[in-house]
Amino acid sequence: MKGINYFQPFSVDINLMKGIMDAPDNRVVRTASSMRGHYADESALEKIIREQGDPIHYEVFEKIMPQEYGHLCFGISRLQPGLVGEECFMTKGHYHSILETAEIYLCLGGEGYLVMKTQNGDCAVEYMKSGRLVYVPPCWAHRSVNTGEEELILLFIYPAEAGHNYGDIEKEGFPKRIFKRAGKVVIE
Ligand code: PAN
Ligand code: ZN
Repeated sequence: MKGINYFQPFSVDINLMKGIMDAPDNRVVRTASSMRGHYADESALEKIIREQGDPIHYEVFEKIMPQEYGHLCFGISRLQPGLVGEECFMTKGHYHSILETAEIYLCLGGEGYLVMKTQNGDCAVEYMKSGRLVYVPPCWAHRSVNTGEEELILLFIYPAEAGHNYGDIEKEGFPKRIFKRAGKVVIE
């Protein structure tokens, strides 16, 4: 159609086993020190940073898309297995800046949970394992948690205009945390 500025179709290759996207436009690396303020046991996190040289906690591989209505953002997150004290490794979590935007997560490898929260305090927890898809409805903050022994690899897709709001959930916190005690997953 005349007058439309057509965006060029493209493809990306994803190594599903390793959770790596070929030629991403952006690779976000979150190390343990970037997780200060998120775990219940702060001194256990400091010990990891001190003794393990601030190891990688999780990475996000993404294509940079125009941040406008109609486009989709997508990428891969790869969350390491491990514990901070008894609490399972997790991502920071966020609301979308445009709150009324949803997201789809498809688990490609590993196992864990998606923890979600609304501004009125409702909390939901969905189990993830390879082949399982979780729908995050509009207005729910979301965080992924690795409860397995392997890397948790997730494909995510969300509206490109959504944006990320980390500040509000950082102040509020998620109502539920996920621990591993004597090898058992405990959600409380
Ligand atoms: C994901 C997340 C990714 C990393 O792409 O951004 O899993 O988690 P944090 O952003 O909470 O550090 C997503 O939900 N995008 O909207
Ligand atoms: Zn999101």
